[in-house]
Amino acid sequence: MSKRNILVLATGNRNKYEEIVKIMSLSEWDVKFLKDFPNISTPEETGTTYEENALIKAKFCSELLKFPSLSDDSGLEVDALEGRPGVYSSSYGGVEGDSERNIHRLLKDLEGIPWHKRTARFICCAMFVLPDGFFHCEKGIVEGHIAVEPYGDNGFGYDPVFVPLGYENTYAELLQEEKNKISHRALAFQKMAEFLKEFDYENCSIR
Ligand code: ITT
Repeated sequence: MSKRNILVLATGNRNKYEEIVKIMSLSEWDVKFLKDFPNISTPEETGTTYEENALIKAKFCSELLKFPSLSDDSGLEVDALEGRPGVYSSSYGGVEGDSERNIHRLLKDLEGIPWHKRTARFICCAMFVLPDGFFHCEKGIVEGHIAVEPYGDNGFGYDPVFVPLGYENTYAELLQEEKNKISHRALAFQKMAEFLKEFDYENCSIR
């Protein structure tokens, strides 16, 4: 396999990695997980938007490893909380990446708020970056509601409390394949897969 066929997913989150690989079915790429490279972690996310943070992660990775890179920055925006936790979703409960705490705080903040006011959306920004600095972004948004308590064991993060619009179940109650068809990540990375199909790696342009 030649060097340019390697694509590194610039995420430290294995759940995201597994979802993205399944969504994209990247047959012509040798997809690597950042954790396959020893001693490399994701950089600090100092941006204030999903796009900025996604670019920071993918750029860091492609510059360092000299491979094309993909990243995902995502978050949950709750209307009753004026859009919080948003880009700070992974540390909302006070401890980075602690989903139980994040959910606990979210449900506490929404205590007493009726269903029709528990509207929220999951947003995903998918970013593709080449070592020369070229980048391309695709976005996916799924509207929904925040459940009153957690339901389901599948998925990760806020999945047990997010009910996508048109469904009666949380993301965590859906089968993995179902979530990977309709999620914010699915929408963003399906579009990215289409983009990459048309991408001319040799000349770095759309065919
Ligand atoms: P990387 O930055 O290493 O990719 P991360 O988990 O820190 O991994 P983000 O900075 O994008 O990712 O944080 C997004 C957070 O939003 C994530 O930690 C989850 O808590 C939540 N989240 C994103 N997508 C989700 C999904 O599909 N289901 C549930 N929660 C999700």
